[in-house]
Amino acid sequence: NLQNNTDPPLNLNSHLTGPLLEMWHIYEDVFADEWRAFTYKKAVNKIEKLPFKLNNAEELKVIEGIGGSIIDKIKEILSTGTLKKLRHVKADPKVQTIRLFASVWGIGPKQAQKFYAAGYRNVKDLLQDSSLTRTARIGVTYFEDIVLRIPREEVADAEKFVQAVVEDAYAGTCARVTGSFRRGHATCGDIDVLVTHLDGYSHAGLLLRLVRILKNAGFILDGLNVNGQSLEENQVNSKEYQDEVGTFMGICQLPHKPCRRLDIKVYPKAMYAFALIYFTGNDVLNRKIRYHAQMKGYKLSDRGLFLSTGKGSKARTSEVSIPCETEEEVFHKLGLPYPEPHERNW
Ligand code: DCP
Ligand code: MG
Ligand code: MN
Repeated sequence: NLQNNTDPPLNLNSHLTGPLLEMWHIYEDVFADEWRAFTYKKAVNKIEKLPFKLNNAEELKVIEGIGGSIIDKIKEILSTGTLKKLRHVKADPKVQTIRLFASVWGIGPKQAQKFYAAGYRNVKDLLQDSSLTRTARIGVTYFEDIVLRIPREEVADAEKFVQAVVEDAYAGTCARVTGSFRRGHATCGDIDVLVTHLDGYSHAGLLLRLVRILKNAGFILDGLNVNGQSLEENQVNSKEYQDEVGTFMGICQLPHKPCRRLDIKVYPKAMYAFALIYFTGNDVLNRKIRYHAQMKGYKLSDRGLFLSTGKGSKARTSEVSIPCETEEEVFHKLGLPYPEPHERNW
């Protein structure tokens, strides 16, 4: 069941989980070794929940999922205070460079390794590479700015700006910022805007028009195509796209501020409550409630709550969602207490 998470659980063993967490991320982001990364991830997740401070690695033997190699690492941290392997790996310029490349928006560990092997050593030099994807090209171009955290006040200003522009252009349009901002964070990694239209049908084709308006207003600087249509085309394509859900990913900027990562999603009003839960997150809460829904015979997504029947090859999921107007209704249907947005930081 979901528990209230207002008080973050205390990790009594952060001196142990810290180095293991770093190993986890290095295996994931640098070596693209999911399997080893998972070994560390599992250990971190178990150890950070221990209700006591660990003084003897042998005590871990009773915990399922923590193997001998991890226990050896814990012994080493307990006796020396650090991990030789971690220090060695972090000091390696190759590791540092691959990690830097993999931190760029649109570049994964495999491509980061490839760019290193091709001789690249600086992020900006990657612009010369013809194999760079459109996303990565944006990630590289705005790299220095988009690594910066965004103060919540600036996100609030961006929300006001976007609301004013889109509501003025298309009456009945509703835009709000979700993600970590709605969960109350003091700083955010990006700006997640969720849009719907209150009449229930004018959302169709809305996103591309909104993106163009925000581009003309100088707010949107760059971005990926919207539903296959490029932002650079001067006229709106006559082939009106009718996709029900639209996603824009790009870069925005308020006057005298750094460039920021912007996500915009447009959903039909009927899906809004489900989309709001999904896009508010966090991702861990989303996984928990999706799993909970499954146990209760439903399938929950960003688009609805669907009844599912049968198991295995006989499994059937209804095509029509159970109607819910609000987040409260969705949690109620799932038999879960309603968590306030600030209680969704898992
Ligand atoms: N989301 C998810 N699973 C993913 C990615 C996103 O469930 N793989 C959902 C939950 C997130 C929300 O979308 O909270 C927004 O995604 P972000 O990546 O923008 O994450 P946050 O806004 O939560 O944090 P940040 O401050 O890093 O942007
Ligand atoms: Mg976000
Ligand atoms: Mn986002």
